[in-house]
Amino acid sequence: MTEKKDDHKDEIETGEAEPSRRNFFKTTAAGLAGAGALSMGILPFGTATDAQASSKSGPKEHVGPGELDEYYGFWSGGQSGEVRIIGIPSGRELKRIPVFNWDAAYGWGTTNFSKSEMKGRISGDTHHFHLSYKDGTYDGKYGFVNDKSQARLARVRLDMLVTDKIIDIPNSSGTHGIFPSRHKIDAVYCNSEFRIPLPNDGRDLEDPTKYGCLHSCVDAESMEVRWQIMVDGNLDLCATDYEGKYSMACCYNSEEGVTLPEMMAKDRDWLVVFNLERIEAAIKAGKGIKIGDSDVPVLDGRGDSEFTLYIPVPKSPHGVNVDPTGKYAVCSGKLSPTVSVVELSKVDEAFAGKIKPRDCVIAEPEVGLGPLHTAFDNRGNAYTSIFLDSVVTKWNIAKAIAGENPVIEKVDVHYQIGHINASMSETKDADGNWMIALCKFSKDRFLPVGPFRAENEQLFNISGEKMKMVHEGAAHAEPHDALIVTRDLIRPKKVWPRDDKRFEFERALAKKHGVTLEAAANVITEGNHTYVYMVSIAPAYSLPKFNVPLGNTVTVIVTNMDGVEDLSHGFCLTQHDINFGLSPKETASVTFKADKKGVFWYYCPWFCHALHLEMRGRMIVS
Ligand code: CUK
Ligand code: CUA
Repeated sequence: MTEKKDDHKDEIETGEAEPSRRNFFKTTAAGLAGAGALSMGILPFGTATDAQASSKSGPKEHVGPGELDEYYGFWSGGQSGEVRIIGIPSGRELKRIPVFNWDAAYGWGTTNFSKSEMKGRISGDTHHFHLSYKDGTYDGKYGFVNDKSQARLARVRLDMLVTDKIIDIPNSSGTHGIFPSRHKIDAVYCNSEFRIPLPNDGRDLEDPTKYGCLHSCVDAESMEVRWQIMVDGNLDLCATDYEGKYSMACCYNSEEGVTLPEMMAKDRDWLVVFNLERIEAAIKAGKGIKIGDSDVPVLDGRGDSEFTLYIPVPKSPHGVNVDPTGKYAVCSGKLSPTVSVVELSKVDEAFAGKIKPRDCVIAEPEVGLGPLHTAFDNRGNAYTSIFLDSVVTKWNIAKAIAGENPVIEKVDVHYQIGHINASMSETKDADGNWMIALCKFSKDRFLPVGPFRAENEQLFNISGEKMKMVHEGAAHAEPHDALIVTRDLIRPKKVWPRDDKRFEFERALAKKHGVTLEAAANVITEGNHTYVYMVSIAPAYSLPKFNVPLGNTVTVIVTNMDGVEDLSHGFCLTQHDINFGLSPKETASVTFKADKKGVFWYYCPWFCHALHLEMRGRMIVS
């Protein structure tokens, strides 16, 4: 680890050679009255002390003031609709990335860019966040996250750690498990969990035997849905192999029931494995059909289809996780105390008809009541979250295959754990340092805060013989799933490149009006639409005032021309429900109706300067 200690200290290339924000304050603000108070809230930006970082007894557990974490944690935020970035092992919440949710700090859901992605919707349910891969490990380019509530998939850019694309998955309800290809940036596979009429246009309303579920393939670069395939049962969690041959999904409700007793009737459901080569070939050959309004080709993967392999596993399986060697997929029983170990090389034989699907299961150890998800270390061990027992079970894969009792240790978690993950667990570079337990109930662990209680996340050092809890933290609803990623793989920029594609809309508009975004102070009225261009440079906007005729549509385009790291401004227009942030060298715009006569101040909502409070102007509507 020592050689990595400086990886975030050096300046990351931004095309700028400007001073850090601290130096900015020292040099430009020092002369201002009261400037000393500005140092509040600005923490020293140090690096981890190397002596601790490379201790032989495992990873460094304590991160002191001014020290940096060794890992980025990426948390899906559940019903909050967001993604969070947590420093590991400190547990510091570093940022919330709004994805499907409206957010005032960054103006997500207010700016024209975010509105065009959100399309009028302001809620979501993010369960699974995964990063893009190259050769079995993270490449630092994208993150992908599902919205279970409105059947969407979103992409986060890791260079800026912002949402850049949201798409709807057609003919789907409850988009739940997702997983990207692990061999290269290629596809993201998405499971729909709820069976619906296909198409869901009013037909087959009361005939659940005609409902269906789809597994969808989304192109990771274009974010277009390439194909879909219909399956038996309900799809739940998703995984891919390391070679690009298979995607797979746990599949419960093989009964295809709509009530709870109907869905739980059978002792076995399936792990369904998708043969990507055969599917792609059939799509290429034009064998897909269209459903409803969607142009996406759909194949039939039900029954004895050549595209799918239904491997029987007990009972209502939930999580499916592929181990870091790429050899095994582990399915959790949920309603069975077992996990099923599927040997992926046998899947080839089963697709070839040489063995029965069930013969792919090579071990089925008992791990506890209500197994949900499994993480891995780099020593051949698996860690399964056990919901009903409120424990994590550590077990050895080789022992399970050999038919021995594989359980090494069980550790209590508080309480009712859902997801579990370990550092780099879903890559070939699993390092066996950290494990996070994301608990659904905190009960007595924290001060009560009303009937809705805090959620609880617990961090364990798993590098030694025993799992050791080192941190427990209350979390806002709901820390759903998490990734723990070594920090050298994530290299966010500190300043926007001015030619970024995110500003395409504003740039095209400015070009049409003959305006330079970077030096703008223009008000242009075309009929009943007024365009207002300005820049922000601490502590002022380039326009202290603009006039608008009552009833006009107004587009305000602001460019933050401060290129100093961490020097954000924003634009908050009083009485108009408009507020967004502007990070260094960012452009954003908002469009609204000037439907009230009067004087309306706009001001900068991000503390930027000794004269931050003075950073404002007037919109005059007459
Ligand atoms: S699912 Cu919730 S505990 Cu949505 Cu990842 Cu397993
Ligand atoms: Cu600009 Cu505060």
